[in-house]
Amino acid sequence: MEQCRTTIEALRRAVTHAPERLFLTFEEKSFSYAAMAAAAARWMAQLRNVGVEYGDRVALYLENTPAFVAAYLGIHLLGAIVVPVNIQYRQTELQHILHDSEARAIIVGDQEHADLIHQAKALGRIIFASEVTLEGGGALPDWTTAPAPDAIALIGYTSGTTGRSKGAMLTHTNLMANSAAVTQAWRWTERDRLLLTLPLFHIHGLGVGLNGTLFTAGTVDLRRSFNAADVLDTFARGMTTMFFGVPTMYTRLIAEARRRRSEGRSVRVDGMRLFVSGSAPLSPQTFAEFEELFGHRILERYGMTETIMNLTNPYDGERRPGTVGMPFPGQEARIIDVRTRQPLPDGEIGEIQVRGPHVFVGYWRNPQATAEAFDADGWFNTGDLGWRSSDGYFTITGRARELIISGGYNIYPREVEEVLQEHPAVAEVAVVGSPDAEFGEQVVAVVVPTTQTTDGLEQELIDWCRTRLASYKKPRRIIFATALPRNALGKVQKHILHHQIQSSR
Ligand code: MLC
Ligand code: AMP
Repeated sequence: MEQCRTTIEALRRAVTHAPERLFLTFEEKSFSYAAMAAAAARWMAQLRNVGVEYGDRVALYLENTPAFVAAYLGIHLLGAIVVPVNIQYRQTELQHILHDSEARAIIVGDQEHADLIHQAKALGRIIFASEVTLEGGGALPDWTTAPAPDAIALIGYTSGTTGRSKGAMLTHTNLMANSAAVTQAWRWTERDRLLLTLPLFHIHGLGVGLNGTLFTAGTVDLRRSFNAADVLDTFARGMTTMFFGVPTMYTRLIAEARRRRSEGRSVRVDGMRLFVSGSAPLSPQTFAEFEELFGHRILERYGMTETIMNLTNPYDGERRPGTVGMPFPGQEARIIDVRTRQPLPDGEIGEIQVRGPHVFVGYWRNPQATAEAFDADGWFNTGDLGWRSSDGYFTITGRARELIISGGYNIYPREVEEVLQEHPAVAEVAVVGSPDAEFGEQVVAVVVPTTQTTDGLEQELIDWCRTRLASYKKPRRIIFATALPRNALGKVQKHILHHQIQSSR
């Protein structure tokens, strides 16, 4: 099989070898590779009509639908750059991402989302997904505008330590090198049918799920969102071979399977050959419960927006719970001392660094952040802490940066703090993560109020966040305090807050 260096080469390969093979199913619709390529060609024409050119950024503010896939490929056919935007993002995130990326066009699904884009005062042209028909076949692309392998394919905005997210630039080579590694490691072929309930606007759904399907010319059964009962019903039909999810999805599948068993109903996963978990730590307990109920050992892997997939438990060897395995083929990973930046021996905890063709080329218009992210030998500092066993398995133990991961979504405390700080009743605020059975971690804000009474203030502050940020970033709890614990330099001592929160439960 010839190597593909761009998503468009992968699409072209699939269309040339197997035009009628099933690429995507969604609700009542299905698309062959040829049909999707024709739809992508129409998207390309539409984008060109509104003035989008090679190298321009096009934001995709769309939920999971076939239009997302057609537009994604249409943007690439034109050699333009995809900027996926979480549809839960509100004013604060939208304003930053759309202005920072200077998106030339923004593709939306409905009027409500168009209104949010207007409110964010974005300069790009709004295009409704319904403006381009996906049906009816039609002419295939002429491939003449296809991007170069080293062209930027995607800018993935990732939560920033400063409170403003940074755009990680991934080239087509990055995407396809990672897809080659992932598909090889997981024995993914054109015979696979992936059930994809993850959102396409993040790297897990897009970089692993969609690109892997395209790379193998396999089939993806795309869903608008995750629903445990639907997923189990789908497994029972026996057509699906793979499922990728975040740990919260697995705990919900376990709960749903138990409910069914207790009602005397069967839980069947006959056609399934692989369950993958990532984006957040999978607890050994979830791993064991899933194995007991479903008879499968979940394969846990570790990735990031900047690098797509880094480490994976083996397909054939031991899938060791609590670990994220070893580097994918063609990639490297190591542990370094956080202070001296020198490699550490096995068994010692330090920062995880990775290197290889999958690693992004830098942050969009942010040379300083790019310089800080890499060392002189080209190793990327992941900001995650962990250790390596003598037989090569990596375990993640924590994070060098402040980050809350809730249900696989990343939340930077600083971003929530900045929004809360703007409320007139907030004198001081610190946001931390607290353990949560369903989402892994939950957002908790400790607030020093300006007012004497705090009646009704907790809900008011939660609603304040909900209208300005993605709803999953809002605090689940607000604790009022008379002061924040600070060190001699005036920095908030978050470890003390963690203890206080635990004891206040
Ligand atoms: C939804 N809600 C959450 C939440 N998801 N709150 C905290 N954490 C979450 N993860 C809240 C909503 O804000 C809303 O609140 C309410 O729950 C209902 O929303 P919903 O959309 O109906 O929720 P649900 O469908 O239950 O979503 C749960 C989920 C979802 C687990 C299916 O969170 C999800 O799809 N997570 C996957 C995220 C992902 O793809 N991450 C990968 C990033 S890439 P209200 O109050 O408004 O009603 C990456 C790299 C790598 O990390 O390695 O993969
Ligand atoms: P994002 O910035 O959204 O791409 O999220 C990447 C972060 O998710 C990583 O830096 C890790 O902190 C975390 N992550 C991804 N996979 C895992 C995993 N299997 N276990 C623990 N953390 C993970």
